[in-house]
Amino acid sequence: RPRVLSGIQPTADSFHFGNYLGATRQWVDLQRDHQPFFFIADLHAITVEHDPKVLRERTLRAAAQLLAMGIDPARSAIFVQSHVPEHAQLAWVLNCLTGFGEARRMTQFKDKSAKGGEGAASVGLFTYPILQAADILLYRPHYVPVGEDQRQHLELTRDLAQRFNSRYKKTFRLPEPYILKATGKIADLQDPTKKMSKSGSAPNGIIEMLDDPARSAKKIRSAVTDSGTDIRFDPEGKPGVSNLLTIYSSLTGESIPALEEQYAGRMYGDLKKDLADVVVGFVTPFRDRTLELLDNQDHLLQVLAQGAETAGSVAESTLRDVYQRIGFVAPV
Ligand code: AQP
Repeated sequence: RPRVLSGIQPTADSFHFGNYLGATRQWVDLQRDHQPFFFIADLHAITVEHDPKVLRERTLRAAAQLLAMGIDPARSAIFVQSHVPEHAQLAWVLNCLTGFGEARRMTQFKDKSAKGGEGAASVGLFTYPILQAADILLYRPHYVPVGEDQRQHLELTRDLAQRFNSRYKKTFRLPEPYILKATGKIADLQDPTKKMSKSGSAPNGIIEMLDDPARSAKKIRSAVTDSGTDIRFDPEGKPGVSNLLTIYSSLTGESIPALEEQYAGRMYGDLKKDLADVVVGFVTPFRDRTLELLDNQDHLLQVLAQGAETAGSVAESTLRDVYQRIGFVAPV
């Protein structure tokens, strides 16, 4: 079975609809006929200022949410990144293989450091795409299911894999991004030209999966729509309405043309009201399941330990190959 790997940062109390529809829902689907490795990226979470107690809580909340979505520990290795030390170890090797200018070209660093100024950003934030390359390459996956915003990092990962393979010996598989065209970029509800994001969106622009469902419904009802009145899928001309149609279609399985037909001649308000009901119907049981899972932390920790063991044995063998090929003397 082809391998897949992906990760998510525990940098918020809840995942949002962009994380879910753009990435983690595909994780659940891919479990069936792939060999999956999914991790909670706590090493990435410390690239920005954080509170240790909050990080601990969010890491467990992330695990509970992934299980509540349908990640099945019997099929998938689900683990915490820091439990597998090879991630940081391979990252160092790849750091030494990456050009400074090459790292500088990563647009996410430019975006994320724009607010406080580059001087205030950590070196960890700067090198985070290289750690991400290590996260991926350790498992030699065929596919990496992510949102559109990760495409550039995937390209860097492939470049580094290729460089290592040609400089030393073929060691890494060149992974393919697995990005769905329909949901690869879920937009902010208040500014639909931007992506929905934990750090970049205003509270009303983002739907959090664990938020009070009534609040999420309200946010959908007050989403920014476009000028004109017709309900039509046109991401360029009508980004707001198109984003709502995308969310609607992906939660219900109804196709976008079917929705356009259903709402022909009706008002934006009708679409928003119906979508708000769909969202409430979706997040309510999800939230209940997550809270239930969080009540049994021993079980969660057990699942994560089992995942780290499976992942660790793969990671260890890859790192051993890498160390040997770059000329490190093996300990006896
Ligand atoms: N708006 C989005 N549409 C589609 N996919 C998205 N992803 C994030 N936002 C959208 C995908 O979610 C996965 C996990 O993301 P992450 O937690 O590792 O961090 P991120 O990509 O940086 O997510 P955010 O919410 O935008 O966080 P901040 O604001 O901290 O940068 C990834 O596969 C991502 O593509």
